[in-house]
Amino acid sequence: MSKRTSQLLILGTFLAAGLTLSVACNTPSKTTQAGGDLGSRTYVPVGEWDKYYAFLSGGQSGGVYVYGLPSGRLIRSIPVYEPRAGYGYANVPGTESYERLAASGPMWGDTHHPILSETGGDYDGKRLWINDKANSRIARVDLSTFETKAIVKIPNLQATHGIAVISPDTSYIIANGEFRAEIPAGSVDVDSYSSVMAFLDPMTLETRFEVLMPGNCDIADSSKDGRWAFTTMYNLEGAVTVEGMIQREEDGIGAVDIHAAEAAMERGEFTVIDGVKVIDPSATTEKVVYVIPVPKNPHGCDVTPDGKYVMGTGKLSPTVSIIDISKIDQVENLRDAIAGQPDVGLGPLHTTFDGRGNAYTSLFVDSQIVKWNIEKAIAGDPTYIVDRVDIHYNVGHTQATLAETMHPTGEYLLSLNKLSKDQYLPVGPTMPEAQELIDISGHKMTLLSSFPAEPEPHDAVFMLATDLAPNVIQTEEFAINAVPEDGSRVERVGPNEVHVYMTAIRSKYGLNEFTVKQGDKVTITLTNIETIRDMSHGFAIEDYGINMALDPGQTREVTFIADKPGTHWYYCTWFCSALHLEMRGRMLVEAGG
Ligand code: RUQ
Ligand code: CUA
Ligand code: CA
Repeated sequence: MSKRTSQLLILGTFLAAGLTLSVACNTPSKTTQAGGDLGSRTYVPVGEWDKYYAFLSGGQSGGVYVYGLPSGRLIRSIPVYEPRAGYGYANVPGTESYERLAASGPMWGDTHHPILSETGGDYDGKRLWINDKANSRIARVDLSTFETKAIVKIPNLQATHGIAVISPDTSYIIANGEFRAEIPAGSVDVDSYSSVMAFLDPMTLETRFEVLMPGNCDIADSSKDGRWAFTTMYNLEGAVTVEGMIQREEDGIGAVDIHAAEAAMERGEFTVIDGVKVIDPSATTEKVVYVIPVPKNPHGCDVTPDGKYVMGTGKLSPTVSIIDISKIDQVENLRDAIAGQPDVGLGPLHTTFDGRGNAYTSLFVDSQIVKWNIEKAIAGDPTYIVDRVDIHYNVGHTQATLAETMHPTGEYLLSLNKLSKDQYLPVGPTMPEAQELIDISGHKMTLLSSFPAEPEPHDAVFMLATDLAPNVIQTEEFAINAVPEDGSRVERVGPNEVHVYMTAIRSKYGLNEFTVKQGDKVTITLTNIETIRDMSHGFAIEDYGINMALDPGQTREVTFIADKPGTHWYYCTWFCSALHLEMRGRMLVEAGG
């Protein structure tokens, strides 16, 4: 057995066992950082804003968490695939957000990778997309309101995992189907299995085309010139069992030539499957897919800010493979596109950048972030490792500020740790995930602080507050169906159908009461006619399972059957004023119908 193979086997065991290695105890950790004045480096005085927005995915919580950095303050969460009564999001049948989510699939999701819209290779502060691995969906969030605006299920694809914006101008969103499955859907024939990379319209999320991929697709990124879409592949074996997926010593980084794929589309080299144009790369005139061989089951796929290299991060190999993007379509043997393959440590998962020529790789097994110099590693200079910092514990993703853009700020790095174990007050057998903030502005890294998160952030992206805060709207524009100040009324629109129009403003609804008959189909259109930021109102009806939340200026609608006779108070669910408790009225449902 070669040294490398035995190393890999040990690694495999480590990856499985790494989670159970450390002690669980109910005493504080011994890992406290040397104090100094670290506190002041993350302290944000009352009334001042953080320098960065941080968008963390929510895993099986189905949404996105928005934190401020460096403080680590949770500012809000954005519900995407899960109902959230607090924001009146998808929690009541008959409301727009509910109907949109329900039409796309189940009322929960598994979000891993938030990505941000770009113009000219930098964040433009307009939109965010987030995957749902469990139900093969993707969603778009509008950053002017921090609200989910579109959700679609992607055809022919199982387990939307890696997603990426095609730089520099968001020409597509790509979505990787991680699980190989039959195409078209509906059979159990393993021979018809394939993985898929889908190219989506960024706004409508409609699939413009798909490319069948050898092996499977995992994590995604793009080159900075719009030419290449990249993915890691850990199952070139095409296996359906763990044992099978680690058979070979090599897997790959897949590179899809977007221009060649578009040309194939124009030549009609596609098959329509489930309404989508699907390219089989073995049947195109021009080469569309390149697979660069890299060691065993790679995971992270990250393009350097200068667009020169794509890094495949080892997982079962202690290395990062540095691929020279300019060589992919130039070399005879794709191994010659690999510029370097430095050893970085055990269980490397993801790599991020500071824009000063350094890479930072998360080491799941070693529980470390390792900083290394890219050009030194390529040159074979043995001093390429710059620094290592211990994290707590078992880091998955790591992301440095603006590292996905062409202009990283190289200021902070977040270590998104899978386990916190002894780091926080015990709250039961399951502990929160630990996010650790590291200052990377100097030669050495400094671990600054740690904050817990609800289950369970996978990845994060950051935006400078100065790039986003000005784009956030203060109040909603009154919509076409907005109820004007004097427009509150009840209209019977059919023998069993009533439409109620109402306004809300501190501290009164436009109607103190309205009467319907038992069995009526009732539609309530409600407008919050406030014109200043943060004056939200809510609208809940007792025993009817209804709650809506309305931003200032916003109109929302709900339709339901008034099946329970009697008096049902409706009331405001946002504490809006001193008379908030009095902000209520009665729905009177006359028995019998
Ligand atoms: S994966 S720990 Cu879903 Cu982002 Cu790498
Ligand atoms: Cu309106 Cu409380
Ligand atoms: Ca493999």
